[in-house]
Amino acid sequence: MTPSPSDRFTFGLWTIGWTGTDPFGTPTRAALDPIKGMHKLAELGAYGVTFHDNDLVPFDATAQERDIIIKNFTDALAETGLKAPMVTTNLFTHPVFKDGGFTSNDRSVRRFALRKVLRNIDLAAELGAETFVMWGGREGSEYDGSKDFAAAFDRMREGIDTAAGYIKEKGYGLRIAIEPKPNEPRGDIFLPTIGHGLAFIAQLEHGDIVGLNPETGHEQMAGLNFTHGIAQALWSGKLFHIDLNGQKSIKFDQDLVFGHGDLTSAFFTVDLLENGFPNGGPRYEGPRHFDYKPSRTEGYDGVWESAKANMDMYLLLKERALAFRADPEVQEAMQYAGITELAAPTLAAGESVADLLSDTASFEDFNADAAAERDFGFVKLNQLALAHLMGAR
Ligand code: GLT
Ligand code: MN
Ligand code: MN
Repeated sequence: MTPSPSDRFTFGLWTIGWTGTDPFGTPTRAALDPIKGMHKLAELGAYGVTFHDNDLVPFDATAQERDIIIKNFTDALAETGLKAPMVTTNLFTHPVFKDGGFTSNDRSVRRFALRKVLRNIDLAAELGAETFVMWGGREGSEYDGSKDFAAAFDRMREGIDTAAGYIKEKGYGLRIAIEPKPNEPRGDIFLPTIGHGLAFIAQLEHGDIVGLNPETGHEQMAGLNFTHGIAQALWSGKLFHIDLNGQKSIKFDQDLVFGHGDLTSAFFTVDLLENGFPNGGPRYEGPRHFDYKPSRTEGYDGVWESAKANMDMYLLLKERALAFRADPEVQEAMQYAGITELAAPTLAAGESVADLLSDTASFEDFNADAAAERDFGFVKLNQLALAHLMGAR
């Protein structure tokens, strides 16, 4: 499995650059020079890098320092051939954001956060990024009594609409992607799941350029099915970007290598991304972005091994998913299961409610007991999927 830029694999600079700090321990690895990291990723066959403003430019850098750092980064993009298709803003590390950025109870913090985001949108556009991610990790609370929730949603809407309006006004080719997460670092985070995100976007003035950046582990932290979630985002035209990683059940955000958590779920995620819906429909065409943390037990060899492992897992699963769909026995099992039948509209073309009401075959003469005799063979179909996943077919 040799990854190449045409696979469109991307990595956050904060992923390979994570030094292993956690709430219980100090770093286990020395800091990584982002430029060195970029060269290594290019060597491994990645397509691009993504970053927070402060992954590159320190929070307190002067304007002059910022210009130099950005120039060096742009030069490294040119040298390595890497793209920067997604940019995001750090509104969570500095203590000023302890109660959030867009939804802090402190208005001066909200104004600062908005300025930080607008400045970063200019940079994203300058670098030719397509997606601007907004992960509101500090937007939330520990105590339900500490916030006026309606006001918080108003402020969240104000922040995102202001950013989206700015993108339009400037004519930038950017779209915003909100990243849901249920908790951590806040006790409870606003817009905790894909579903909450979709409902929120429907309330925006500039919702046409706002979609989602779902992360595998974040939905799984909430006990939800990631593939179902991204399917609904895709169906809604809102899967703008994706964070692939691994998570083992409902617990802290593990950010494991993609496929190193729930492997069966990862198989069906790749099946959806690579093969699309069985009866056709919208496809995800964006980068395959890994947002993981190389375990803090590893040195830099292990960091690069784990970066490679993400791409390997994806390519292995892609190969398995293609074989699954191409298998005639699978196609037969899918047919038997009624998967094609589900694509047929329940009402016939041009059929009215009145027509349905007068169709006695649909109700008065419908034999529910006879229809209940049908089985669907879902277990057989799933067994075929798992046999393909295990390389047994
Ligand atoms: C942070 C978080 C990720 C988000 C990043 C974007 S930052 O590491 O855990 O899930 O994607 O801000
Ligand atoms: Mn995560
Ligand atoms: Mn993420």
